[in-house]
Amino acid sequence: MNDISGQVARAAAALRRAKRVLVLTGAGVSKESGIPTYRDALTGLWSNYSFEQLASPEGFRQDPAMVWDWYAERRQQLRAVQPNAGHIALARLGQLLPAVQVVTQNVDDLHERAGSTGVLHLHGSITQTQCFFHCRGNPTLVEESQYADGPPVSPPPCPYCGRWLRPAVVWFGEMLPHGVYEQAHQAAVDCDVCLVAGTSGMVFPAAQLPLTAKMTRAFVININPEDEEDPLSDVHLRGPFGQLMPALLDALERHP
Ligand code: BV8
Repeated sequence: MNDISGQVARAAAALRRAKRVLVLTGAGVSKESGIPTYRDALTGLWSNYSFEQLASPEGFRQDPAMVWDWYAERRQQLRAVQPNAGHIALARLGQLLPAVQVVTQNVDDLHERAGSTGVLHLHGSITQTQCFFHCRGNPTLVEESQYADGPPVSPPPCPYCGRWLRPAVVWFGEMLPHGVYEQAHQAAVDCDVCLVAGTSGMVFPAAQLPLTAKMTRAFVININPEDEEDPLSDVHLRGPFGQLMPALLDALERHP
């Protein structure tokens, strides 16, 4: 059995025994759908900016039109792509095993469009829009129909207070949505297997979750093509999510 299939078999055996599974995903799982990862993303118009500059309240205040347009372009990109085989296999895993909690750092909706349910979005969603000033409570969510026919300005005015709208994502320096991290943390404490996929683990508190799972004796599986040392993982499947997640599911289904 070559190494990768041996590793897939070990990971499948751990999943088979698991009562509770936590899955933490990052931008790498959407790459094969055509969505660039954050490390690749800043190309074109935005290549002169750092991600942290753009994805922050300060960056928005400094140039609201530019930040709004960056998100509008990403939203357009998302509408043009589909979930990949990895998203679909992960959704199938959620049907196959008793308790799979998907927690994502991604602001796209590809897990949901692939069929995953109950997904926890640590950093919000690019598909939603809110008032920058929370004029009707935090968050003041606004439907696209409420501003799409308004003046073609970036950012559009909030239909309630007339001030800036912004994407309903969590920016650097902002708190995560109330209760979401607490649920994700509890899932990390409770899980027997923590499957980490497509993340560089650079952003906190999201990156704390696999560490918490490890400290509470979970078996950690990492799906990521990067070669770096990976002392945290019990199995590191080095390759693309779109290939290895279906391989993992296939191994599980062949020997339930
Ligand atoms: C917080 C939404 C409490 C927006 C994102 C100073 C002041 C305040 C806070 C901090 C501070 N210093 C540090 C912090 C904490 C800060 C932080 O972690 N900073 C980092 C830069 C060190 N965190 C925060 O601010 C968080 N809030 O701490 O609140 C607080 C509040 C105030 C004051 C103090 C504390 C909020 C952070 C949320 C930021 N928003 N997204 C948007 O998307 O536009 S973060 C964004 O970047 C993503 O959501 C994700 O989290 C991160 C990118 O990481 P990845 O998803 O892993 O993507 P990346 O490109 O890095 O890596 C891709 C991986 O995929 C690679 O490993 C690659 O090898 C792999 N890959 C490639 N191809 C494939 C693949 N894998 C599988 N298959 C493939 N085919």
